[in-house]
Amino acid sequence: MGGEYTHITLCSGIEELDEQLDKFIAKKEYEQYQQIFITDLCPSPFYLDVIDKNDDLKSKVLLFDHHKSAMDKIKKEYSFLTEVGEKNGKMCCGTSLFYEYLLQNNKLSENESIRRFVELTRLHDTYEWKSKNILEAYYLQILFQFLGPWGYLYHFVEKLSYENEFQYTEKEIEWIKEQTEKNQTKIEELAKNIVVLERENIKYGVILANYEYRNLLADCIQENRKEIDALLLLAGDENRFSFRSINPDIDVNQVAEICGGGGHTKAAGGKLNEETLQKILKFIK
Ligand SMILES: [Mn+2]
Repeated sequence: MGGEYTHITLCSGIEELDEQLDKFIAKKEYEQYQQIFITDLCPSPFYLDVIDKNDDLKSKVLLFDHHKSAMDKIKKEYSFLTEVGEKNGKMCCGTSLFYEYLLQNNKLSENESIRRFVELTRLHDTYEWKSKNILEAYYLQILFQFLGPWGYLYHFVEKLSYENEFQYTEKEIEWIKEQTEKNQTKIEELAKNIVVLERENIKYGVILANYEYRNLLADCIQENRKEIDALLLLAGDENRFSFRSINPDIDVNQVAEICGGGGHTKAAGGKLNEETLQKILKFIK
């Protein structure tokens, strides 16, 4: 991106982003970069202030995010922060906001394949694909599962660099089929162990499962267990918890915040640690 080299790092949530930022700032690592982009996640207000008070950092950092829980916590404006949930009646995601920035600042040239990939990512991230049944967007999730975070990143960087039009290749379709079959078997098995707990007239389907199954389990419950209003998944593999609203009237962002997390109204969660586990157990008791 114009610099001598590009360094990429991945974060699974706000806590991890804060931790990485803490080290990055303490060791003054930012001095060796010309620009620093953070997308689809927003640090906690404490670190926003740290960036704001450091002129070098402030001139280099640009943040693009769309999470409701993050927006609710931000009490003032920051010059380096773009926090938008919706633009012209269209829901945004970290990727779409960052893409717009890159186009507007001539850091990326218009390209049909990238444009489509960004739109599919937006449709997936905002869950808009579900109501419109755009499976092409859903397949991104399946490929992410199949390839893992870094594999996904490298695969799509390469794919988008040579494809003029976004289209799934035969190889990708094979991967999607393989992963879908694997998921089906796993979800059927997991769904047998759902515990239903009621709190304030809302029925929560509680389940212990790996983090990657959160959306698939929500879909499965929606189809087969109409009595359940929301899913609470406790994932020991990534030490995270996840809420998904099954009944569209349930705002899981609120509940996730009670449990020490946050996110969107239909999908929210957080880190699973002693503190949040205590809160979750108290909440579902
Ligand atoms: Mn997102």
